[in-house]
Amino acid sequence: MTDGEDKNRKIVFTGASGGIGTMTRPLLAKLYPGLVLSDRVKPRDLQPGETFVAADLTKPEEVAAAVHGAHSVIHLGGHSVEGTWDQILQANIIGCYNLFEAARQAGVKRVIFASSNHAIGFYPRKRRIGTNLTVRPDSRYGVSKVFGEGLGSLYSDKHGMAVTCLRIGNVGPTPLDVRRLSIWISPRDLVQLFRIGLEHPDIRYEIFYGASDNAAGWWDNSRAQQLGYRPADKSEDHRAHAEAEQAKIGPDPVGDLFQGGSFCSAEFTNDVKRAEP
Ligand code: 15L
Repeated sequence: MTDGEDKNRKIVFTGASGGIGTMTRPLLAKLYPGLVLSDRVKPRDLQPGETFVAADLTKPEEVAAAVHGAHSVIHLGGHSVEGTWDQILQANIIGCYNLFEAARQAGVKRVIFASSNHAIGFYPRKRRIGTNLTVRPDSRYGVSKVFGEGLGSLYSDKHGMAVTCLRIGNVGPTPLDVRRLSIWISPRDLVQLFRIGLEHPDIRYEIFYGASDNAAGWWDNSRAQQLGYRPADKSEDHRAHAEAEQAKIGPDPVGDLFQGGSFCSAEFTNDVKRAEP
């Protein structure tokens, strides 16, 4: 998988204190000793030997200091659910721009951008989709992820950055409900995708789905597989747990039709028949 780049290259990991950061950091640390962690607040469980650089994504000078001298960036930082327009604008639009621009100025070669299933959340659950079709964001948050994918494409075409966008489903030890049986990814499978983005020689601009080997999945992830992705985990192993959790939640007549679930039903004023095709 490796492209023979310097193994001592500096890799910066934004959003290191968040949920996904906390779950994947220990696995990444084994693969990439010397990983530089960044976030607004220091991870509570910072290990001896781990480096941390505080940075607020809305402050270009702090982002520039965080990525200084980096070869690659894994960009997980930002607002990770739906929010007010101002929250999304600051953290995910301005913040994402600041990150790509600071990376360009620092000569960063590779960026992995944490996109989300909410970039395509309005596709109905009955459709299987790949990555070569129109986006259908389900929230302001989803639109911000489309923006990040667009920035990645721009910086790849215009500046030669190798950019990998991961449309992440839901990361955790187990799928949380029936919808997550289709979109779940284990931390170790996500790290496998990070690794492809950091190392594969053929990456120019890629969009992969961040999903494990889910029999109930909605996404064609063949490009990731072509570049070596071999998910180790399957959501079916956790079906009983997911169904038991689902029973506690109850139906969502709009959200249950669409891949994005409750992100679709929130603030929904359309007629489902118009939204669903
Ligand atoms: C996401 O993009 C969010 O970051 C995460 O918190 C979950 O809501 C996930 O999507 C999901 O769709 O389950």
